[in-house]
Amino acid sequence: MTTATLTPDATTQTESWAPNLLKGKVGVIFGVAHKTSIAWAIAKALHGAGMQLAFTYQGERLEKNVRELVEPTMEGSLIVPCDVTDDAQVAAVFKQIDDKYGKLDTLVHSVAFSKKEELQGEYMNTTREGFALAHDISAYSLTAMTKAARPLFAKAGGGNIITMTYLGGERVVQNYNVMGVAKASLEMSLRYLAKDLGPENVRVNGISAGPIKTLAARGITGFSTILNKMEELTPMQRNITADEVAGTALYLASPMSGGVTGEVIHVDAGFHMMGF
Ligand code: 1JT
Repeated sequence: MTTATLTPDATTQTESWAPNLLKGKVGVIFGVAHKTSIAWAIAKALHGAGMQLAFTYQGERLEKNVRELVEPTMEGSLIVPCDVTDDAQVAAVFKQIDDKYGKLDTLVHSVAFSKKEELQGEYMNTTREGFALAHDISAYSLTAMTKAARPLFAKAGGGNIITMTYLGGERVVQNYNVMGVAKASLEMSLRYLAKDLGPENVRVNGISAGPIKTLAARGITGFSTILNKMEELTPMQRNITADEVAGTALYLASPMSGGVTGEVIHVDAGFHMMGF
């Protein structure tokens, strides 16, 4: 018997998982900030499957990051600014996608924010302003994007939406606090949206990822401790990778998941199903 490896196969290239699976399809990715972003891992997998992509970035500082990632490897991709709290900017993104591609098949929502000080200590210390901001950026944005994308999905004859969530949206996880409340709202939003858009052949699903050391997570006090704990507590005795999340995204964006909507798939090395 061979010995199981505790790390995923480092030679796996998500870019070549299914070279023609999504040929002729068009997708938009919200949430690339850095090479470690889950959104970037998803972009590579979708692009590798033949999908043409549009990217949004939040602010000038991140524009540079996104351009440096996208331009050398995904020539011809649309790159547009978007502050997701501004309906006019959200509308402008889809106007540009319409002008360039004339349709949309896949929307990836990988956007969240809360003040750093609200991701520690007691949930009760959440401010009214911090609560509203976290919900606006992390939860409402999915609904805003879906509204604006609807006519473009119609032009494609249907489509799919993928959003990112975390276990802290279904169970109390120390420190996740207001983000957990916002993720609960996001997960329920995804189900109502799936109901609304089902008749139009648009599927809406979520991926509940285990902790990953992304740029956003790096700012969190004690994040390394969380990663170490997961190695002990998950059935697979390890953390997950962004590429593993991307694999599930590829499935959700493809006809292989044709009957799946309103679903949240856990990509967390099995952690969510464990008891004490
Ligand atoms: C945000 C951040 C949303 C980090 C996030 C997030 N969703 C998951 N993570 C990672 C995480 C964070 C904590 C945690 C477990 C996972 C940072 C920027 C704002 C949005 O605690 C157990 C705190």
